[in-house]
Amino acid sequence: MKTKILTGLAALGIGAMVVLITACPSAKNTTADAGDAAQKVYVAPGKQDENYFFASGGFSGQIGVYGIPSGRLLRVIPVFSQDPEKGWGYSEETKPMLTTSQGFIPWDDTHHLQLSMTDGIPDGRWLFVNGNNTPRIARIDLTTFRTAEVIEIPNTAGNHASPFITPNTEYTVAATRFSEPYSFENGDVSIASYKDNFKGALSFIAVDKISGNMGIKFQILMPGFNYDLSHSGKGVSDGWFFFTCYNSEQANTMLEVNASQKDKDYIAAVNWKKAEEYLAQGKGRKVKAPYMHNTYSDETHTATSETIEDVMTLNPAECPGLVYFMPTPKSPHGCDVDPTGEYIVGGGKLATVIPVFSFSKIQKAIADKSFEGDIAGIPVLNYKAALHGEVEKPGLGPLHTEFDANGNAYTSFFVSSEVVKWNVKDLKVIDRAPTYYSVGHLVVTGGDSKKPWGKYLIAMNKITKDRYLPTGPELTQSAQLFDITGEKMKLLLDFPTIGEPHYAQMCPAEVIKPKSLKIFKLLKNKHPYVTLGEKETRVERKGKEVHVYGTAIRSHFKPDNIEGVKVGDEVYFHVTNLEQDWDVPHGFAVRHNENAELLIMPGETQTLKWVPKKAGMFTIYCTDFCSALHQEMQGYVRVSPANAKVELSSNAAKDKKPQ
Ligand code: K7E
Ligand code: CUA
Repeated sequence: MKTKILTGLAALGIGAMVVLITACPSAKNTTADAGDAAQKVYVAPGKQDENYFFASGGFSGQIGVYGIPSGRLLRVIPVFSQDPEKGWGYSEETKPMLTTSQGFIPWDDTHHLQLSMTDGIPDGRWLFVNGNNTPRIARIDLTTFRTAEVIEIPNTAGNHASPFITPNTEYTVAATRFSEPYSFENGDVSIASYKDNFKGALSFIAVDKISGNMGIKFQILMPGFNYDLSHSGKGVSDGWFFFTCYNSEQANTMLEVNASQKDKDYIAAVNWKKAEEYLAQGKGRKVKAPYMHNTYSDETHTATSETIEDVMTLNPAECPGLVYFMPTPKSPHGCDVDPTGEYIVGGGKLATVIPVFSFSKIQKAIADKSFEGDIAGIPVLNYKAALHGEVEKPGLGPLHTEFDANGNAYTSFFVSSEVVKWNVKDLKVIDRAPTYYSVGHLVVTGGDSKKPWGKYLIAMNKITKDRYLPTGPELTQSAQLFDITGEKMKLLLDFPTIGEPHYAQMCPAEVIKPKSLKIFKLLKNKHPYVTLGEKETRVERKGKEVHVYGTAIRSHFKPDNIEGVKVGDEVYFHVTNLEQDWDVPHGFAVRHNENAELLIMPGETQTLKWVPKKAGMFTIYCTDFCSALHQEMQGYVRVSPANAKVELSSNAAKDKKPQ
């Protein structure tokens, strides 16, 4: 690696500063003039950012929300992992959200995000995110910035090509990265029988237009390859979906060698409108595959889980015209569709070209039966017949592509560590910018939609090395913001991210901001244990269960003295936040509880479970600095031995007072 010295700031009279960067071999200086860059990302105190940037948290299992261009971290939305900060997965109300057919699973690995769309343009209603490890899709409600729904995906291992969505949010999809025995009842087969027994499933999950609720409509039974990424068709290709796959060698060990034998793997082109016709004709087959569906209600402030027993499957061999394979060079990864829907871009991890397919040529190849053969009844299109062309010598290891509104594409290159801008029609490279270092996904504002807003591009880099102050063996993952308004890309800013972002979504603030909720209306609170005012506060015993109907308001809890709890009791604190003001949550914590705190929003009720193990005096307090007298917001719970004669009492309005 070479070292370059930039002396941009000195010329501006800011001071004789020297900026050192370590550059990749192909790197050249694309950093905007430092003063210019600073101005472009400067959001003055009291001013707000122009864009929301949602980045998956990777192995943190969460989503990071940032303001752009400043790079300010605004919120971490807990999704698949427990989050003590917000009590997510710790409160009794949220635990069902992390429940699966295999029990409570409080972690996952999130890779891809998709904003809901209307007519191919992000509409700011919902944000979908995949869970890779325990195959799930979550839907975030963008009025509350909370996870509203989680659906498990059966017959799937490594839910990676997910949760990409169709232009009017008719469907979100899932696909299995690992093929596996496609049978809930008989999965106990030898690994050596891979080629006979292992299958892939592509899942289409319908999204309700009003509620956003998801339901698996059908799965397509595919050959036992590894399904990797996807994007929906749009515009001219609306009604189709494209999935990359690798390991068409069907190797089951040492994939780095054994799955890189063939020159080409495939993109599967799926006609989902045709799938609907086949379903209507009764071509679907129900198979047993129990999975869980969890929904959170903002009325009861509680999540519920239901088990669904089976899933409808379609077999492409019995459904002509449903799926076609397009040969795609060298272990394809990214699968991206341009704003018109005409061009489908495959990114080959080991490729030296970027293949660009043409939707109209695909249609012609199908009509002409220009096939190279078939796999399990799925026709393989002739590569050249479906191809618009290849971008020559773009870089090494193309991964992902996004688009602007002017007919340009931006592709990330992991191996050569750069973003390359090229023209979609003539396939000529226009510009390249180094990234620091080894970019994975990149995102443009609205860059996978029908009408990209453009302006900004963010590269999400896997390796940080020398970009930030050292923090021990691990450095934060880094995002890099580029200005893409000109012919040349200009690097404006580095900023750290939480977890390891893979894909992200970015859209103008106005799309989301006006819908953002400020409070939950207390009078609409339908929680079974709600306490609508201090006059209703009380403590009740039901055998070993103690239920505290409590309230929080600046700056006290009611009740704040409780006696008569005994060792071995299960105590449920149902705390209602009586505030009706924006940004006044109260926290609630119990000393020595093997649990997190609660963080209760205005108008909401949340429940903390506590099983005291020893007799003694236990303290409770508010964890969120809510007022000048926040530190006074505290109380005591007396715990007596299991056989003690102390009766349950409290200083709640309806109770007998403690002696
Ligand atoms: Cu390329 Cu999981 Cu989309 Cu990471 S994936 S980079
Ligand atoms: Cu309530 Cu601090």
